[in-house]
Amino acid sequence: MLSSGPHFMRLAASGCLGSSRSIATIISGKEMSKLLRERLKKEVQKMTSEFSGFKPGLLVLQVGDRDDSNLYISTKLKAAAQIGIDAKHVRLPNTATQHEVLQSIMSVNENRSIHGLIVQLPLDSVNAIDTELIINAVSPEKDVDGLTCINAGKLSRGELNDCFLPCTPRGCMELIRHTGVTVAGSSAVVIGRSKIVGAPMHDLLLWNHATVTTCHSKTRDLPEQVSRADILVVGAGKAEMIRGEWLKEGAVVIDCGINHIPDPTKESGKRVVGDVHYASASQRAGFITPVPGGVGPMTVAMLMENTVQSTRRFLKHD
Ligand code: NAP
Ligand code: L37
Repeated sequence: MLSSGPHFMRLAASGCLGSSRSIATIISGKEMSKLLRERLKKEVQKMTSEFSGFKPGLLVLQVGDRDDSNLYISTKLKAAAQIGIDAKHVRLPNTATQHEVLQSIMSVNENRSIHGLIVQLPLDSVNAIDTELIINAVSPEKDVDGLTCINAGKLSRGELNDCFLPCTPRGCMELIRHTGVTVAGSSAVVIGRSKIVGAPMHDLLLWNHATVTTCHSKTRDLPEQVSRADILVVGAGKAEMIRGEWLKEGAVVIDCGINHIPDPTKESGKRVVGDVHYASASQRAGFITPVPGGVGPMTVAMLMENTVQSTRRFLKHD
């Protein structure tokens, strides 16, 4: 675990001094991810000098041209370059057929200099493409997003040391560990059950021995479920949906949401908020992640971690 440092900040108590309410400690994913990337850089430097010029290889496959995907991919490529990972970006046009996407994946699967392959989701295509089929075409040994049925199945059965963990939940777990709060025996609530965030987060908390409740759009009384959580992870895609008043006092609140809302005071006319109403939640939570600067940067760092992990395995078996 990382020792407490600049990535822990007490929220400024201006206007709240003397209040009996707790003020959350901010967990900075931005700072934590910086430390992780520095550690990975050192490890990659060692690999490169030991195996004369060898570099871990990552390929990001994109279909189409979504603005959000473009932004996330450029962040991933920058992080990789800084660490010494040889990252390539392949963008297929939105007219690409399912067959063409599958062919690209097959050729990367066979390319020995690429240790990690991710297909940036969602696919942006004019054709009917089966996302599940595409994801499962990725070789499980190179599936650094941890989204193939093989890796997801292993995670759901608790085989945590024999699979790739999806980047966002893995990042959330690191953030939770960093608080020092004990996961085993705790009551954890996950909002959302998607394959990329909610479902693997549930599994990861469960196999770290929390008692887990997963909520979704049909959950009847969300405030009631949220109020039971010692640890709350939210990935619903609904701006500021979780209100501070719902929280158990002192809870760990991890906000995966990335939502753009109108803000006339900003030059762009909009700003990014999470799925948690930060102002009210930070009055009750014990620990909270900000948006931006929380889970997002950890997702990127975990992709780098998974790529280095994959490279280590390939070197071992070569
Ligand atoms: P998704 O595929 O749309 O899934 C959303 C989940 O939330 C679904 O399971 C849905 O339930 C549930 N949900 C929606 N409205 C709800 C409500 N009112 N009450 C309770 N549950 C509700 O989204 P996703 O891909 O998991 O992403 C979720 C959020 O995380 C988005 O804001 C996304 O941008 C963000 N994200 C962030 C990162 C990062 O690195 N920070 C990475 C990935 C995603 P049903 O299953 O019943 O439909
Ligand atoms: N690995 N991640 C992987 N595979 C995918 O298929 N879709 C997807 C995925 N998601 C993803 O890349 N998400 C993501 C989300 C946010 C950031 C990075 C990746 C990020 O860097 N967020 C910043 C900036 C947010 C903003 O201004 O929009 C943050 O601080 O949260």
